[in-house]
Amino acid sequence: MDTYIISAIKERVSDRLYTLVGKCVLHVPSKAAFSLYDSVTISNENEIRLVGHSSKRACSIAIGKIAKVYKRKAIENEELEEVAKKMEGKIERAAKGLARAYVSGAPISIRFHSDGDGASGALAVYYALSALSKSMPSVRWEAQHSIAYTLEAFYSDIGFFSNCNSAEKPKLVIIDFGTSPESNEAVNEIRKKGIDVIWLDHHQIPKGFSKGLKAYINPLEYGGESDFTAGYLACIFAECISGIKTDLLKSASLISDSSIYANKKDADAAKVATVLDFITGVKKYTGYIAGPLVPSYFAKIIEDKEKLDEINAYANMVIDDMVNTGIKIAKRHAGKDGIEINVVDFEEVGKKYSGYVLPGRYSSKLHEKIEAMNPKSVTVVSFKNSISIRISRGITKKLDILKGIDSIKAEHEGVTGGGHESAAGVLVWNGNIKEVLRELLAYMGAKV
Ligand SMILES: [Mn+2]
Repeated sequence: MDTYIISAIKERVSDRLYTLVGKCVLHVPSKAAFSLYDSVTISNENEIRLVGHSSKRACSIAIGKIAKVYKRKAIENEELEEVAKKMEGKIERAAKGLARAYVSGAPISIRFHSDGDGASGALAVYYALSALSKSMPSVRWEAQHSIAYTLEAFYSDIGFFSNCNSAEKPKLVIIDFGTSPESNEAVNEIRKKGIDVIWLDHHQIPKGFSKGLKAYINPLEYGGESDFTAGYLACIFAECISGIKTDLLKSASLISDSSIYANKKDADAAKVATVLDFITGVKKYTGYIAGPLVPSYFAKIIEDKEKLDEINAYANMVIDDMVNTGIKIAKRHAGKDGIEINVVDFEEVGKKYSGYVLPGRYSSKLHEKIEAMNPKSVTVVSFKNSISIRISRGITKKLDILKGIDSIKAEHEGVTGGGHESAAGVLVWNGNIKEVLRELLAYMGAKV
């Protein structure tokens, strides 16, 4: 009879859930009290029978037999490969840590940005963990709409971690969000309490942000750009966990975040990108959303060809209609050096389809179309207190939008914002959005 070692004990309302490691991983509920590292067998009635007491070391070896870690595979694109090469030690160590925690039954909280990039990364990690062991009662998935990892989220994670006693330490995994000063309080608590966090992101890093976080991985710290995308990074990470292939999701994440490395001709990946973006961004199309925003549901949809095509067609119809309306109603201004500036009030295009597409994503889609007509274009979308700006890559040398935003921030109290040289955003908290917009346009050389 096969023997197993108890590697985790989760307290539940009326019983305990034991994780057993041996020739495979088992999750067995029982009302009886066993201890960590007890050596046990399973009866035909799925009951745990005590054999003796094993050791922490033997348990660690059993975990290691299932949580084998795979070497990173080389990437064809040289620029991506160069950055990935520099991160690979860290990625492989983090993958090993997560695989071991997962196999042991330790609590794992995985938080990912609720968009196509974040969702494709989370989905890759989901597939990787499933390949190690199908059922995952110790993993909690949370789609995040905010840009920050908040104190509230932190305390919720601590609570989730606290009702389980496990051979490996609990893990917090953050994908594609949270790198921002708004996360500082929670990050300080992570450092203070010594929480194990694996953080895969590609957003601009505030000074000192990653200090003391062993598995904070961001291509920007390795000579890379945001175009690497967090989803792509999470796919590499996932491949190291269990050797799965994630080519489709890699490509989808690059397309979804409009990366310069995106292969726009990859129609299958474009479909996945659009659909993941749709189901994570939509709010009111309950007819299309029949499940929670977790990877098992994403997997169900993208593996159902009919459903995938149906949502893809609908999402594209909405995008096309909104983009065409935007082009029709855009106010056009001539800026400096022959630049064309297109300004759209999102209220005008969005009222028909509340929820999808969100304004930031919409400005990227609208800009794609405008740019195809004029490669020296700027697209500005305003919505309530926010202004979203997209700038064609060919003119970012002439138009330093981040400098413009900084000077407006310096002049106005209650204005925040930033971003990249080709995609930036401004938030106006003092009610003067019209004035801020006028100053932004004047900075670009428009006569307003
Ligand atoms: Mn992203």
